[in-house]
Amino acid sequence: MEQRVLIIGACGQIGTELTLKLRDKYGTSNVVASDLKEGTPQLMTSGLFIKIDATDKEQIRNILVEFNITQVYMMAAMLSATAEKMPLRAWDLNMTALLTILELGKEGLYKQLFWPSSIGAFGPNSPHTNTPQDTIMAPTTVYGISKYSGEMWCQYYATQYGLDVRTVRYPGIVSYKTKPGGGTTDYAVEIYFEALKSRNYTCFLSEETTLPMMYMDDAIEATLSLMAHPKLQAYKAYNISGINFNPKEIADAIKKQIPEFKIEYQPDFRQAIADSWPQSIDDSQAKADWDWQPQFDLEKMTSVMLANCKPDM
Ligand code: AKB
Repeated sequence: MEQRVLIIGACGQIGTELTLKLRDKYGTSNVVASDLKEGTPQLMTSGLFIKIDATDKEQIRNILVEFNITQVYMMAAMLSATAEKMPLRAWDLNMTALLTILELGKEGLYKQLFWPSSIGAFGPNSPHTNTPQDTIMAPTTVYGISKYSGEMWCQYYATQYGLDVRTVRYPGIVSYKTKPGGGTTDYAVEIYFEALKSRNYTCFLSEETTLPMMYMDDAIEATLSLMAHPKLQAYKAYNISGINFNPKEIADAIKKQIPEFKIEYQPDFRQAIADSWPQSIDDSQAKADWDWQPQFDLEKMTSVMLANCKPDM
């Protein structure tokens, strides 16, 4: 089927690479990128961009109708660390953006929606290692509460209105084209830029804080293959797992290529967020339902990051 795609939140860390990949896949004229702020030069010059507010229902409705959109990726959200600083704004943005696009889907204005959840949807009482697909959630961060509630809203629209909504629980995503902003896992991107720039990094998490992470290419592949999968039995926010590591392990991987690299640890408020999240998650259900398989390990990701990060970005 020919798709006409709208990405809302196209200029963020994941949105940028998703947009570029979707333009390759479906053709530039079939992909509309949108965000509140402009993105990287590559994103802005490689296709159509419309400035929008992810909570403005009428503006989004007009775009869906004008471009005859079939598929929407709702990527606009406030991440975990920023959300703890402005809880009500985070709740408002994260939930209004989702409910706006769900309502427009209920009206039949597009056919398929991707909405990302996160490992942040788990909480301190979830099993910490190999966290199952279906288990106790009870997130304790504002971001996590919005992600877990979002999963339940997606399920509601899927079962009550037959909307085709698809979701993965992203781990921390590592990439070099666009830096993440406001997340707890951002250290795993900053560390590469700083290793190249100053050979030094002060980490805001302690050295033994293991979290589930993933290289961007695997995250994009997971997203596109889930969206392309013909039929899923029921809505599910799928666990997807890539590489589990802590700051010491990533620093050691960098030292293999930059022996003079030094890391210090000064945990701040983000430590408590990280401590409430899993250290590894079980993605056997995703693997069984839609043949998902990650390609990057820590060594391969480190080589790609050190070869491509532009230290002045
Ligand atoms: C964050 O750190 O807030 C995000 C996430 C894990 O969802 N990267």
